[in-house]
Amino acid sequence: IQPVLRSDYRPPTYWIENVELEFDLDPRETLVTARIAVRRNSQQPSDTLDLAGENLKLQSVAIDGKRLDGDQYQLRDDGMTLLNLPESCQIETKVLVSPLTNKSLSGLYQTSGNYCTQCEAVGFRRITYFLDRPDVMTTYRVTIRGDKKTCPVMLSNGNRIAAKDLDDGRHEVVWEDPFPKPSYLFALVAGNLKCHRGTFTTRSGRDVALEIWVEPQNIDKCEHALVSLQKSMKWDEDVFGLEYDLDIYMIVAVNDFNMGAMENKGLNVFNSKYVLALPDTATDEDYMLIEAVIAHEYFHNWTGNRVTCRDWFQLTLKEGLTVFRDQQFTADQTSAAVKRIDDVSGLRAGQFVEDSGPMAHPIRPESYISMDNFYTATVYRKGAEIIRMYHTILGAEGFRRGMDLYFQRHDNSAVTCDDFRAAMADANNINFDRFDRWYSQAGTPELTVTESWDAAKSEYALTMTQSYPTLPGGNPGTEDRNPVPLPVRVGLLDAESGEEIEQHSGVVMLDTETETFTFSGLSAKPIASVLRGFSAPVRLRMQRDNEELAFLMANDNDPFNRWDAGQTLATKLLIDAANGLADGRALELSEQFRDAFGRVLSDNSFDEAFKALALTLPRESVLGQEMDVIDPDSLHTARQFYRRRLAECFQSELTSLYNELAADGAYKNDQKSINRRRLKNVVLAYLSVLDVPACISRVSNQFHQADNMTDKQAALSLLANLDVPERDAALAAFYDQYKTDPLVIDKWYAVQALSSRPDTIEHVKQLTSHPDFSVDNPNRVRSLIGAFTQNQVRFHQADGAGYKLLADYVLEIESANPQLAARLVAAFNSYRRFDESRQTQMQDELKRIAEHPGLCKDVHEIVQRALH
Ligand code: BAL
Ligand code: ZN
Repeated sequence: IQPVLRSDYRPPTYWIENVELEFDLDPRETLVTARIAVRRNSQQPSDTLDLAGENLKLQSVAIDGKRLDGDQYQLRDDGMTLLNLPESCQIETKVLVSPLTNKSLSGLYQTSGNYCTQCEAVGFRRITYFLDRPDVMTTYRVTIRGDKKTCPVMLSNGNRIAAKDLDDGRHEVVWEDPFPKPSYLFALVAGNLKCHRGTFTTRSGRDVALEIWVEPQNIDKCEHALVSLQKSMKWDEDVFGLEYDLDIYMIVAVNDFNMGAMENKGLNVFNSKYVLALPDTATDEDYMLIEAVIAHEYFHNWTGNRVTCRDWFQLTLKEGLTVFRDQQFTADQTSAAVKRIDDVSGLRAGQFVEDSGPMAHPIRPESYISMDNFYTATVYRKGAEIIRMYHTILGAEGFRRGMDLYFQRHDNSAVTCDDFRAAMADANNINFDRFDRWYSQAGTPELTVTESWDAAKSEYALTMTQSYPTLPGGNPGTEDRNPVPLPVRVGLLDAESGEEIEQHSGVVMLDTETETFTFSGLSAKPIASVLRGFSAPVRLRMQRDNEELAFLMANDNDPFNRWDAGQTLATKLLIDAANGLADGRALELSEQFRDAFGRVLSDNSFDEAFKALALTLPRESVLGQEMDVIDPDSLHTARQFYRRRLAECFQSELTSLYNELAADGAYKNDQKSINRRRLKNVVLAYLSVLDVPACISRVSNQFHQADNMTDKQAALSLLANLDVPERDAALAAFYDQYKTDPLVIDKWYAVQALSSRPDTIEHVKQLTSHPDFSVDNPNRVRSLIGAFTQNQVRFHQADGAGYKLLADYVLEIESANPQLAARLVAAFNSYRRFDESRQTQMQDELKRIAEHPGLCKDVHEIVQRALH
């Protein structure tokens, strides 16, 4: 299979001036008629036109009304070539597609009996023959004909301009989208749906109809999504001056969806997980994610839709930027510090791992076999970090100037990451040439910082050096890497008082491999707080003794670094404890850590959400990254030991804090109450590891008495770890109560897959035969198999049973849903980081998958890179 290369980009030979689509909906044989008006691209003179097309049953092709014979065009598995075309003409094709049997969830498919489309990145070619590439933008007029009973609602992008009844129980609706768009933003939805309506008045006074379409039984679960949309629309006007441009904005929630959501122009299609919420069925985290995903898709209307990508290698142009925008939005709605910590935790747990393994790629990749494999943490999350660095360097105003210029220059066009970088530079008269390296180099830079103190000169100096770790060879973007521009936010603290030395706080730029930054006029050696707010996506290497870390935990003004100092200290101690286990050393709780933990626990100056984070030990997967060879068992043992010892030492403080927080009374969803629930559940988690009946009944009571899903799910996941009768009772009660709500049942699967119990794998196997388990529903597969792969200690069970289970599932689903299978198989990507026995077992499973006859190209690409 030949990869597509970034360097191969060529503009198309023809542009499309407009397109008319007609859909005659039928579950097995939907007839799609496309009339495409094309005009030759004067820059690429050729009379040949290649149209992409996959899984289409061609019925006819005509040029300017004249039907072509089979010898007048060439048909391939992946498209058709038209020869000897005039300068401009209309191409009409008729094809049949089968939505009912399309389990790939790409193109036109059925979900819960309704029709729905997913076209990004390359799904439109599964609907009709087309120039299915983002640089071809055109206007669409779409006619949908369907059965009135099964499809009373028929939606597409833009404005509904006509509707009429037809004979034979069918009806017809016509939609027109006035904005030119690439094919990946096309959408069609049809079926039996109900609408939750709202409005938004833009700052220029236009009324926009807001419509959230869901299956009838979910109509009471849409208000939070609607309010989130209204907040997003207001925020984008306030912060970026961006106003919505159509008179209607629709969101549809569907159950079977590979992604989280999709920003189709005027008609977003969402995974129902990111729309539906009631306190009884959705957790605080679900509420927050819904708000963030609604915002993300809405923000795409400008960063993605009005200005889109020239080619798919530029994906981060819209995704990195839009993730940054949604992060800023959430920070403004909640707490900037907590949001930053959550995002960096996610980056370290996911993107750092990706960036050090066989799938390491620059945020603007150089090649792909399946574009769907590059909707990655690197393109999204690291991409957002790169955008954040422009913001850090330019400040909010300079960044806004750059955005304004970007829209001024590129509205209604398809552009590149270089165009974005140029707009930021030109609007601010700054040279961002070197920033190009952030787009072309893979891997997480290491930033090593050493300090020196010259008492005679009263000077303190920080020497910063950047380097790239070696990565598995062969990946484009991992060779010849050069220093990148690094904005490093620094603060100095008085070592006695812990107070900030204001004149030395700020951002220093490390533009070269190494540089020393000197701070003068100090009366004594200060304590430095480096990389505040995680101002650049690097691994910070700075030798700190435990006292210094404990000092920063107690005094740093920067909440991110205050939290991070605690994480660094815990990481040091836990890795040491885990390594010690292998040498036969007994486990012991560090007194320093115990005291620092105690100070956080009794510090009432923190907000509760921050305190919850500060009391949480680093995840096992994050700890593993710091080990030379990941030892999942000793890491788990050491971390569990720490949790238990901390719970024993602070049992009475934890108990009274829990009691205080649990006395809050009936559920409320204001930010304070959300923060308090977050802390309460962290405290409960500590108490749950104490092997005393009172603690188990506390968890069980919370489970049975909770009036909201946050408390219920938190208690259930703690019980799921235990070997007590309360566990089975709770799991049974939960299933019984929510068995008709698939999103809640996903939680039931996930808590069991994430259990730390040694028999987890047996439960996971049993659950795959449970009548509610379905390989056709990506949420369900992710909640069981996907969650299990995140359970480091159980997935990496020494006998390799977890590996076999994953490989079996990948092979079971790969031909039906390649995208989902490729996501799952990526769990093997870190195999080189484990001991020899685990490495061999994972490698063997990868080979077994690689040898599978007819393996889909998505899985093939991941597996080949891993085995390389
Ligand atoms: N464009 C794919 C879904 C998203 O990132 O919004
Ligand atoms: Zn996006």
